[in-house]
Amino acid sequence: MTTSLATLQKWVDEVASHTRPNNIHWCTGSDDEYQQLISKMTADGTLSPLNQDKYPNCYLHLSDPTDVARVEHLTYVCTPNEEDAGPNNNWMSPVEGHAKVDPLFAGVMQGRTMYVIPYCMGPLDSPYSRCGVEITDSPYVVVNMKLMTRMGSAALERIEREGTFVKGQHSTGDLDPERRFIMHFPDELSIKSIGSGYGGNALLGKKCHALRIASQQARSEGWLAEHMLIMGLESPDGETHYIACAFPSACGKTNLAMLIPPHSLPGWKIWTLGDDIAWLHIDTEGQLRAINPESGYFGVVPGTNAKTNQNAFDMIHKDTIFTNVGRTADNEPWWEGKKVGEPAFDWQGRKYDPENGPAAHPNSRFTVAATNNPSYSALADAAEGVPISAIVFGGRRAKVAPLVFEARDWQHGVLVGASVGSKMTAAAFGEVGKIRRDPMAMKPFCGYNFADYWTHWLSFPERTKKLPKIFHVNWFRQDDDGNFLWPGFGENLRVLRWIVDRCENRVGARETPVGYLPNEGDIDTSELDISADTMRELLSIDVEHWRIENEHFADYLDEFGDRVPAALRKEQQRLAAKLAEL
Ligand code: SAT
Ligand code: MN
Repeated sequence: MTTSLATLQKWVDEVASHTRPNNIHWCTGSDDEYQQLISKMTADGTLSPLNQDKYPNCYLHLSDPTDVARVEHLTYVCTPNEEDAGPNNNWMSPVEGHAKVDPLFAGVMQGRTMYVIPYCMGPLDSPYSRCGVEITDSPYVVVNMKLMTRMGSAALERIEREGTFVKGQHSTGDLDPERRFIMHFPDELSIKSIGSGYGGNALLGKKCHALRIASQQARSEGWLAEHMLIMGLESPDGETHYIACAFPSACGKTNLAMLIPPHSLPGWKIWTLGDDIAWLHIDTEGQLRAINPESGYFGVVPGTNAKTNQNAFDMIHKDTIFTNVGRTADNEPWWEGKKVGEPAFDWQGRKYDPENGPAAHPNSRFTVAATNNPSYSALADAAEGVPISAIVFGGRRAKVAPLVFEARDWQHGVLVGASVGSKMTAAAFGEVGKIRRDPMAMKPFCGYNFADYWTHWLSFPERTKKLPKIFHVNWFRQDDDGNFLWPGFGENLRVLRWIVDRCENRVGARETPVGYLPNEGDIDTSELDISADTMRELLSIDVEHWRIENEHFADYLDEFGDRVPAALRKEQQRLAAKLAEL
């Protein structure tokens, strides 16, 4: 199969003549193709079949030990003007960017097959979807893209019809971290990634296209590309509200998106639309609607068990690719927090020895199609997406942020989103545990200057009067001994109920300098082992902490200089003034 689209054919030919693959395979996306690639990779050791009785159609990939997470320090946004990339991105000029990576691609596919993957981010028939083509020499990338996106012939048809697509050029190269780069050229709608096979670096439809490139496109076209899960909450009377929640990587988006209601809240049902990325558009009625550009999950494995996330636990018992987990003696995948079985081998294939650290890498992942999820919502495939009632921000904070609060209005909500901070996790190479600013959970993913991004967010009240309410949650508040105060997981539904009730004006709230907080007793704690004192602590504001936090945020804004929108500064100063009154 080749293509009728001349620009696509020309680009594929150019990449082939530069990278010199032995052959070229245009992916159709068929199940047969998937199975053939799986067989090829099990034959050459890229994948090992797991216990097929207990884990049918599940495979294990062990990556190079140096290639286990996103590499933010090697990720660049290449715009003609450095200012346009902003202090939130590493920058190179497009000329320099190409000059840096092109030599690394020269001849790199010799002896390998070059796969051409046409893909569509979002439902194939949605006007909100956008397409791309990834060229890669990694069959592991192809099978992951098959699980994560709508890829193959149908996507190619749309690309040929539209004539436009994001160009993604990827090679695992020699996996040398010194020769690893993830380059974005937003003006050219192109991505060049070399030297890594890891998800966020190599599955170019995901962070590179659906966030870094798309956030730029969204800005110029009047929509938002966000690092958000999308879920539906169906009440016992059959009323469903959809919410979009932004949390940094490895802060529980996948768990929240497929939450199982506790027994004490009978009749509730949760529907999963997406666990990582949301594209938000205003429809002709002025309603904000969300689609999930992806069609699968690339989730953190450790900690997944029948108690924390029964849906995820069930869905990864079949048709799943595991990356960097350990194995039991009878060849089942094993990870810390699985609660059943014992590790026999670790994620580097060694005999398990606690001296070597955990059996599963803390950022080990599962890749699985969204339709495997028991709480999958068929509306994830709806061209028009779902209406969004609330936007929720959050991070991992031991102190400062209360369990939940509501922003006063949209402008204040932008301040709340922009001041998200979180403990760093193993999802990215860096100092795990260190608090870093992660505005809208987009620090690693906003493909342009954050100051311009906040200006874009602040423009939404001019576009529609029907914007959703904005909230902030923190499931990770700790007492002075480091114990979590809130039980989390399924019990988070109690907080989401309050959010929905606020959206419907069914419950009051108390006004504080930081926003609206629940009145005592309004978060249902029935059948929970939690004292009124703990609830009070969870819903308290530590004024001194907030003052310091707000001062740090002002310093952070200074890094963006004059480009910071005046309305955001004003919100920050307004908060400072209110805190000073106390
Ligand atoms: O970057 S990935 O998409 O691989 C995972 C994450 O950090 O969210
Ligand atoms: Mn993510």
